[in-house]
Amino acid sequence: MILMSDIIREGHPTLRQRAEQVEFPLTEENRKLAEELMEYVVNSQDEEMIEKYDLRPGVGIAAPQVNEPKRIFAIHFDEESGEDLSIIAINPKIVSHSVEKAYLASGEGCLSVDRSIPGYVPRYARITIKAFDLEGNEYKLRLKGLPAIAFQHELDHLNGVMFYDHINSDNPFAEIENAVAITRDIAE
Ligand code: NB4
Ligand code: NI
Repeated sequence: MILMSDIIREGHPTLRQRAEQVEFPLTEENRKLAEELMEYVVNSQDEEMIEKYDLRPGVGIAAPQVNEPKRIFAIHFDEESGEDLSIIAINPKIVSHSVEKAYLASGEGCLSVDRSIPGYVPRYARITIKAFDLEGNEYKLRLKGLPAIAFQHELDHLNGVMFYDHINSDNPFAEIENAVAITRDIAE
Protein backbone atom coordinates (compact mmCIF):
# COMPACT_ATOMS: atom_id res chain seq x y z
CA MET A 1 0.00 0.00 0.00
CA ILE A 2 1.09 3.62 -0.58
CA LEU A 3 2.27 5.41 2.59
CA MET A 4 3.13 9.11 3.06
CA SER A 5 6.80 8.12 2.80
CA ASP A 6 6.13 7.02 -0.81
CA ILE A 7 4.74 10.44 -1.76
CA ILE A 8 7.35 12.82 -3.21
CA ARG A 9 7.26 16.49 -2.23
CA GLU A 10 7.69 19.76 -4.09
CA GLY A 11 11.25 20.24 -5.25
CA HIS A 12 11.39 16.67 -6.60
CA PRO A 13 11.97 16.95 -10.40
CA THR A 14 9.33 14.31 -11.24
CA LEU A 15 6.62 16.78 -10.10
CA ARG A 16 7.71 19.18 -12.85
CA GLN A 17 7.98 16.52 -15.59
CA ARG A 18 5.40 15.72 -18.31
CA ALA A 19 4.25 12.17 -17.58
CA GLU A 20 4.34 9.47 -20.28
CA GLN A 21 1.34 7.93 -22.08
CA VAL A 22 0.53 4.41 -20.87
CA GLU A 23 0.37 1.49 -23.31
CA PHE A 24 -2.43 -1.08 -23.39
CA PRO A 25 -2.89 -3.86 -22.49
CA LEU A 26 -1.60 -2.70 -19.11
CA THR A 27 1.50 -4.34 -17.73
CA GLU A 28 1.00 -6.04 -14.35
CA GLU A 29 3.15 -3.23 -12.88
CA ASN A 30 0.91 -0.46 -14.26
CA ARG A 31 -2.30 -2.24 -13.23
CA LYS A 32 -0.91 -2.60 -9.68
CA LEU A 33 0.15 1.08 -9.68
CA ALA A 34 -3.34 2.25 -10.73
CA GLU A 35 -5.05 0.05 -8.14
CA GLU A 36 -2.67 1.27 -5.40
CA LEU A 37 -3.44 4.90 -6.24
CA MET A 38 -7.16 4.22 -5.75
CA GLU A 39 -6.45 2.21 -2.60
CA TYR A 40 -4.54 5.20 -1.15
CA VAL A 41 -7.42 7.62 -1.72
CA VAL A 42 -9.97 5.22 -0.19
CA ASN A 43 -7.69 4.50 2.79
CA SER A 44 -7.07 8.22 3.30
CA GLN A 45 -10.78 8.75 3.93
CA ASP A 46 -11.03 5.92 6.48
CA GLU A 47 -10.52 7.09 10.10
CA GLU A 48 -8.92 3.79 11.20
CA MET A 49 -6.49 3.67 8.26
CA ILE A 50 -5.66 7.37 8.71
CA GLU A 51 -4.91 6.69 12.40
CA LYS A 52 -3.01 3.43 11.82
CA TYR A 53 -0.79 4.67 8.95
CA ASP A 54 -0.83 8.44 9.61
CA LEU A 55 -2.26 9.16 6.15
CA ARG A 56 -3.11 12.64 4.89
CA PRO A 57 -6.72 12.68 3.60
CA GLY A 58 -7.21 13.11 -0.09
CA VAL A 59 -9.85 12.86 -2.80
CA GLY A 60 -7.29 12.19 -5.51
CA ILE A 61 -3.66 11.21 -6.23
CA ALA A 62 -1.60 11.07 -9.42
CA ALA A 63 1.16 8.58 -10.37
CA PRO A 64 3.91 11.25 -10.55
CA GLN A 65 3.30 11.86 -6.82
CA VAL A 66 4.70 8.39 -6.11
CA ASN A 67 7.57 9.11 -8.50
CA GLU A 68 5.98 7.26 -11.44
CA PRO A 69 5.85 9.75 -14.38
CA LYS A 70 2.91 7.95 -16.02
CA ARG A 71 -0.45 9.41 -17.14
CA ILE A 72 -2.57 7.71 -14.47
CA PHE A 73 -4.53 9.13 -11.54
CA ALA A 74 -7.33 8.13 -9.17
CA ILE A 75 -10.16 10.26 -7.78
CA HIS A 76 -12.59 9.01 -5.12
CA PHE A 77 -15.49 10.73 -3.42
CA ASP A 78 -17.32 8.43 -1.01
CA GLU A 79 -21.11 8.49 -0.85
CA GLU A 80 -21.22 10.68 2.26
CA SER A 81 -19.42 13.42 0.39
CA GLY A 82 -22.53 13.80 -1.76
CA GLU A 83 -20.38 13.53 -4.88
CA ASP A 84 -20.37 10.07 -6.38
CA LEU A 85 -17.26 9.81 -8.42
CA SER A 86 -14.71 7.03 -8.12
CA ILE A 87 -12.47 6.76 -11.18
CA ILE A 88 -9.10 5.50 -12.30
CA ALA A 89 -8.17 7.70 -15.27
CA ILE A 90 -5.49 6.51 -17.70
CA ASN A 91 -4.24 8.82 -20.51
CA PRO A 92 -6.95 11.32 -19.48
CA LYS A 93 -7.77 14.43 -21.45
CA ILE A 94 -10.21 17.34 -21.32
CA VAL A 95 -12.11 17.35 -24.64
CA SER A 96 -14.17 20.49 -23.94
CA HIS A 97 -14.80 22.98 -21.14
CA SER A 98 -17.04 25.87 -20.09
CA VAL A 99 -16.01 29.50 -20.47
CA GLU A 100 -17.17 29.97 -16.89
CA LYS A 101 -14.47 29.35 -14.29
CA ALA A 102 -14.74 27.94 -10.76
CA TYR A 103 -12.49 27.85 -7.70
CA LEU A 104 -12.55 26.35 -4.21
CA ALA A 105 -13.41 29.16 -1.78
CA SER A 106 -11.09 27.45 0.71
CA GLY A 107 -8.25 27.27 -1.82
CA GLU A 108 -6.45 24.00 -2.60
CA GLY A 109 -3.90 21.76 -0.90
CA CYS A 110 -1.70 18.98 -2.25
CA LEU A 111 -0.26 15.79 -0.74
CA SER A 112 3.08 16.79 -2.31
CA VAL A 113 3.07 20.24 -0.66
CA ASP A 114 3.74 20.34 3.09
CA ARG A 115 2.68 23.94 3.53
CA SER A 116 -0.56 25.87 3.21
CA ILE A 117 -0.59 28.22 0.21
CA PRO A 118 -3.62 30.53 0.44
CA GLY A 119 -5.32 31.83 -2.68
CA TYR A 120 -7.93 31.10 -5.32
CA VAL A 121 -7.01 28.53 -7.97
CA PRO A 122 -9.07 29.37 -11.07
CA ARG A 123 -10.20 26.33 -13.03
CA TYR A 124 -12.92 25.50 -15.59
CA ALA A 125 -16.37 25.21 -13.96
CA ARG A 126 -17.54 22.35 -16.23
CA ILE A 127 -15.45 19.92 -18.29
CA THR A 128 -16.01 16.98 -20.60
CA ILE A 129 -13.25 14.41 -20.22
CA LYS A 130 -12.14 11.22 -21.94
CA ALA A 131 -9.93 8.60 -20.32
CA PHE A 132 -9.27 4.87 -20.34
CA ASP A 133 -10.09 2.38 -17.57
CA LEU A 134 -7.98 -0.61 -16.44
CA GLU A 135 -9.39 -2.76 -19.25
CA GLY A 136 -8.46 -0.19 -21.89
CA ASN A 137 -12.06 0.87 -22.50
CA GLU A 138 -12.38 4.61 -23.24
CA TYR A 139 -15.00 6.44 -21.17
CA LYS A 140 -16.40 9.98 -21.37
CA LEU A 141 -17.68 12.03 -18.41
CA ARG A 142 -19.13 15.50 -17.85
CA LEU A 143 -17.89 16.93 -14.55
CA LYS A 144 -18.76 20.03 -12.57
CA GLY A 145 -18.19 21.30 -9.02
CA LEU A 146 -15.54 19.64 -6.84
CA PRO A 147 -15.14 16.58 -9.13
CA ALA A 148 -14.25 18.95 -12.02
CA ILE A 149 -11.76 20.81 -9.79
CA ALA A 150 -10.20 17.55 -8.60
CA PHE A 151 -9.88 16.20 -12.17
CA GLN A 152 -8.05 19.37 -13.27
CA HIS A 153 -5.75 19.29 -10.19
CA GLU A 154 -4.75 15.68 -11.00
CA LEU A 155 -4.40 16.31 -14.74
CA ASP A 156 -2.06 19.20 -13.89
CA HIS A 157 0.21 16.74 -12.04
CA LEU A 158 0.54 14.73 -15.29
CA ASN A 159 1.76 17.93 -16.97
CA GLY A 160 4.19 19.02 -14.22
CA VAL A 161 1.86 21.81 -12.99
CA MET A 162 1.26 22.55 -9.29
CA PHE A 163 -1.95 24.19 -7.98
CA TYR A 164 -0.10 27.30 -6.80
CA ASP A 165 1.10 27.98 -10.35
CA HIS A 166 -2.46 29.24 -10.98
CA ILE A 167 -2.67 31.55 -7.93
CA ASN A 168 -2.41 35.29 -8.63
CA SER A 169 0.86 35.98 -6.80
CA ASP A 170 0.17 39.74 -6.52
CA ASN A 171 -3.28 39.26 -5.02
CA PRO A 172 -4.06 35.59 -4.19
CA PHE A 173 -7.70 36.34 -3.40
CA ALA A 174 -8.29 38.72 -6.29
CA GLU A 175 -11.81 38.35 -7.70
CA ILE A 176 -11.79 35.98 -10.70
CA GLU A 177 -13.81 37.14 -13.73
CA ASN A 178 -16.84 35.01 -14.69
CA ALA A 179 -16.11 32.47 -11.95
CA VAL A 180 -18.20 30.66 -9.32
CA ALA A 181 -16.89 29.91 -5.82
CA ILE A 182 -17.27 26.32 -4.61
CA THR A 183 -17.72 26.13 -0.87
CA ARG A 184 -17.11 22.72 0.73
CA ASP A 185 -16.12 21.69 4.23
CA ILE A 186 -12.77 20.11 3.33
CA ALA A 187 -11.80 18.56 6.66
CA GLU A 188 -8.19 17.60 5.87
C1 NB4 B 1 -6.32 17.03 -4.31
C2 NB4 B 1 -7.53 18.00 -4.20
C3 NB4 B 1 -7.10 19.43 -3.91
C4 NB4 B 1 -8.19 20.30 -4.59
C5 NB4 B 1 -10.90 19.08 -1.88
C6 NB4 B 1 -10.38 18.13 -0.82
C7 NB4 B 1 -8.56 17.13 0.22
C8 NB4 B 1 -6.49 16.51 -1.88
C9 NB4 B 1 -5.54 16.88 -3.03
C10 NB4 B 1 -8.92 19.46 -5.57
C11 NB4 B 1 -8.29 18.06 -5.50
C12 NB4 B 1 -4.58 15.69 -3.11
C13 NB4 B 1 -3.74 15.04 -5.32
C14 NB4 B 1 -9.45 16.45 1.09
C15 NB4 B 1 -10.81 16.67 0.95
C16 NB4 B 1 -13.18 16.19 1.44
C17 NB4 B 1 -13.87 14.82 1.42
C18 NB4 B 1 -14.30 12.81 2.66
C19 NB4 B 1 -14.06 12.10 3.95
C20 NB4 B 1 -11.91 13.19 4.13
C21 NB4 B 1 -12.15 13.95 2.84
C22 NB4 B 1 -11.50 15.32 2.93
F1 NB4 B 1 -8.96 15.59 2.01
N1 NB4 B 1 -9.02 17.96 -0.75
N2 NB4 B 1 -7.20 16.92 0.32
N3 NB4 B 1 -6.36 17.25 -0.75
N4 NB4 B 1 -3.65 15.87 -4.21
N5 NB4 B 1 -11.29 17.49 -0.01
N6 NB4 B 1 -11.77 16.02 1.73
N7 NB4 B 1 -13.61 14.15 2.69
O1 NB4 B 1 -7.26 15.59 -2.01
O2 NB4 B 1 -2.48 16.46 -3.93
O3 NB4 B 1 -2.90 15.47 -6.32
O4 NB4 B 1 -12.62 11.94 4.10
NI1 NI C 1 -1.86 17.33 -5.72
